[in-house]
Amino acid sequence: MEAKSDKLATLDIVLDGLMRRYKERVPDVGTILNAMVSTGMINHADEIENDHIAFRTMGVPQLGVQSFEKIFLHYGYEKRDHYFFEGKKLDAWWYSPPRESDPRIFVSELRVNDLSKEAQRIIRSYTDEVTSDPADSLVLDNGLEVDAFLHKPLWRTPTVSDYQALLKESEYAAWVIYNRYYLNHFTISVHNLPEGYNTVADFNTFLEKNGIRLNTSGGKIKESPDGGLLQSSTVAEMIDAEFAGGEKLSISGSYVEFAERKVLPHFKNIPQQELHRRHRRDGFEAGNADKIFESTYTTQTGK
Ligand code: OOG
Ligand code: NI
Repeated sequence: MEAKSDKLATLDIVLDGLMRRYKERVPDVGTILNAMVSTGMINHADEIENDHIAFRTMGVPQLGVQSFEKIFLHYGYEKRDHYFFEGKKLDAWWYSPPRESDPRIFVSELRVNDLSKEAQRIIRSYTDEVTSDPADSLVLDNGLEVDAFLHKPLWRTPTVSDYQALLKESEYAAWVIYNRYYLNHFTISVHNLPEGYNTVADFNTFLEKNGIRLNTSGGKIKESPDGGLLQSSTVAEMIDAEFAGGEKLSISGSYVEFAERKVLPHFKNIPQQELHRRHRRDGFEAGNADKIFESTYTTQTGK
């Protein structure tokens, strides 16, 4: 029992570190949380249910999902479904958390071998600096060490020309070469919010009233074919990135997502106050995800 609670305490340190830096990088987070408090939707930002968090990785042998997942599997996350995004050349998996109060995790990986020879050469010139799987030498029970790892450069600072060359072929590749394991987004669960805000449609209206720009790829609301999972997301905020040699460029950072999970048909008669996560549509949806990835793409950020 003790070993288990130690792991969960470490997980708390890691999750807190991710959220703290993410809030600093993405001012929309504070804008949204403050607006939720001032409309009386919640009393305090801590009350928000974090549906899931997401990370992006480079699919090379010593990195990628096989390396990244070791961290969260150690804390009790379980690997679930796989998703494939042919056009974007990505694979992804989701992980269910050890506690109902923890976020799910969505981790994607660029299929580097599917890119052009030139893009592969650029990517490997960076990732080859990592000669062995860094997760293998991490002390996973040391939360502060893992927190530092998730926010430290894995490879040298990219050049603007490499970044721009990657951007032409894979916006995802360009994002990862600069942003690495920074939290890509966290996700506000809307279904337990008060009436008037507890659907993605209503929440989007609230967001737009507060000046938040939404991803319009495939429409502002992405809905799974079974109707159980509805999602929307902001357009990523731009960051003033410093590249090799001190060159500066404004590039896509991270964004915020919103999710509404409907009660499964089987549990329709359970009273509202007795509903738990297990009674609602779980997992992800490839068709929704495909469009949500574009929250950091120039087709959205440049609108
Ligand atoms: C992830 C996009 C997919 C979801 O919830 O389906 C996603 C990303 O942009 O890295 O977040
Ligand atoms: Ni997401």
